[in-house]
Amino acid sequence: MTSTKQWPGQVEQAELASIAQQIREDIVDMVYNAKSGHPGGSLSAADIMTALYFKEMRIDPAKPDWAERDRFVLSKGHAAPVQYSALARKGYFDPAFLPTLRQIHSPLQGHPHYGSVPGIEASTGSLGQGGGIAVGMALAAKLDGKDYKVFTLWGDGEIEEGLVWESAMAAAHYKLDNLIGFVDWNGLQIDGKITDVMNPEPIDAKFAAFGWHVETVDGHDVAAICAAIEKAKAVKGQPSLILCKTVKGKGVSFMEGDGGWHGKAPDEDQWKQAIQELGGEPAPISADEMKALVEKAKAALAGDEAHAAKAAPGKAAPDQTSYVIYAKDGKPEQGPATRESYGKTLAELSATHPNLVVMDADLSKSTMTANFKDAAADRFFNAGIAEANMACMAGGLAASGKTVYISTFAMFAAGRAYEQILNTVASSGFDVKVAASHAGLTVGEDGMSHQMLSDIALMRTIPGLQVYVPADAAETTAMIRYITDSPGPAYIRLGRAKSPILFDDAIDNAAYDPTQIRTLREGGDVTLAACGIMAGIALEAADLLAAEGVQAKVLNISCIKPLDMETLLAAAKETGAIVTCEEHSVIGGMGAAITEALSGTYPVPVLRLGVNDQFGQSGTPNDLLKLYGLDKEHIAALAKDAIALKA
Ligand SMILES: Cc1ncc(C[n+]2csc(CCOP(=O)(O)OP(=O)(O)O)c2C)c(N)n1
Repeated sequence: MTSTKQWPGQVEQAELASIAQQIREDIVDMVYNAKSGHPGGSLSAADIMTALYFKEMRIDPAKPDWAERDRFVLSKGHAAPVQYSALARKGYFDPAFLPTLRQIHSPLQGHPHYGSVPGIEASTGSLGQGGGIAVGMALAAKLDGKDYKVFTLWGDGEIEEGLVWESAMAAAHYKLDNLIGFVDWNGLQIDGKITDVMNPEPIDAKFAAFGWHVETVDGHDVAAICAAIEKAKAVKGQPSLILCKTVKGKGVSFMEGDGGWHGKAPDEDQWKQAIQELGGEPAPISADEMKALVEKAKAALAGDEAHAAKAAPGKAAPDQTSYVIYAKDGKPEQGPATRESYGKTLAELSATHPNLVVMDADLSKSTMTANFKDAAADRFFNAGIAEANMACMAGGLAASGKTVYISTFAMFAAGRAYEQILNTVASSGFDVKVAASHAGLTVGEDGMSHQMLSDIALMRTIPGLQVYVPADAAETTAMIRYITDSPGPAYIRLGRAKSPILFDDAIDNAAYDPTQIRTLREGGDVTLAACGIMAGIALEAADLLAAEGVQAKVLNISCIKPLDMETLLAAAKETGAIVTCEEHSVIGGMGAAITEALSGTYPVPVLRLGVNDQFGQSGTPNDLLKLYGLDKEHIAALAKDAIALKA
């Protein structure tokens, strides 16, 4: 480390330039030791970060979770070194840990990771997502009547992302005068000049046209940046953008204006020269010293329980008093669609859960979140037709303590916003529930473009994300109640079509735990494991089989992740053969999850009924189910095949 000087609080204007210089030294040192990273765009942002962290933000490094603090989201997450240095120099953690950037086991990941370092408010690195997160945080401040400000920093190449403009639109629409954005206007991205690659100019006029107050400043003049922030803080009724004219690589002669230094580490000679140019003394760190530093950093930062909990939230399951079968006997009757009871339940919960926020992407009458809007309009936010930004906004709201449901069709939730659910929501363990309706073939006439057949596969690969599929309206109600009170991210697959009535209202009680598999019918010859609308069809198939003397056990798999292994294994052992039934691709879905789980524990024949690697098409729900073979006859035939495969 070249210097361990610290500035604990706000400093005088005169000192700010030397702080920025120290931050630049840190950046070069970090990237040199890591042998990789992003010096160019970190150096260009050093003065902006200095103005924010050392003059303008209401923060206290001793209380990183202080409710009244201003928030900062580094949307251009590759500039992590500049944020780590600012945090360390401000006093959030020991600057001696900075050179551990990007080392294995170091909390200082290559891009900021929520919960791993005090003061990091959001995981970023996937460009375009910080704006939506900041919008969510600013909305939460308004909801809670708090006066904190939210700041975010975009790159000028980053603003080519459509998501940025979705968030810009949302910020203006919701009149977020507590949101101040910056663009690091250094003119370069990876492939060249921004004007050559994909010209986003005129940036100022574009933001102004989106309804923002815009100031343009010299991004290396800390006093000018501070003055622009002060002006922006006084703006009422609209968000502000401070467009900062900067030089990529600023402060290091051979990096300035050279796009080649976007993502490259200096060699030893270059490092020494750069540190000396910045007024420091190069101090090498040996491999042993680095190892020891990583251990220390890990212990010091992971020791912060609040932050460790943020990175890996626990799930508070209600007490499970007994194993209860709630299923109705006999042939299923048609009942409401699962989305209908979802909307009704949300509306009921609005009265008892003041922290609950619901979002939609222009489909509230179809997803039924309109019920919640009618009950609690102030806690309903429409993101517009901007699903990816909706997921980011939900992340920002959840980071500010809200429990958030987001709804749209499954195609646009799991499909369009997959990566935002992964990067912004799940990786931070945020309390965001993605309730995706209109899943599967039973969307019907809307056809292929709206028939999501791979959402279970996509969602169950995301670490920590629970994946639920209710079978009927009563189970949906119970499930939504349970999930609302269980912190952490979840995906809930809902349907458009009427669903069979399998459960009576008794399912909605304190003992209900959707992570447990429910046995709908006992039988010892074969297991039919079904989810969603297929559970009722599996019961009908069991009737067909019984008429031929085959006794089928029918399981309702309402939680695909985590799987209730105890019940699954018991069924595999008892019946020795399984047929899985789902309104989803056979690739990667519930059947695949069961096959994977049993292959390592108790392998038995598992035959999977679903859509066989095909696209959907238009038709009535019933015609489509028949066309793709999702019917009782096919289930019964597969059951006999599975029995024949028993060893
Ligand atoms: C969604 C996404 N696409 C691509 C990348 C890879 N990437 C990282 S930095 C970068 C260029 C960013 O340019 P700019 O926003 O101008 O940043 P700066 O020059 O200020 O560092 C790209 C394409 C990414 N991180 N996220």
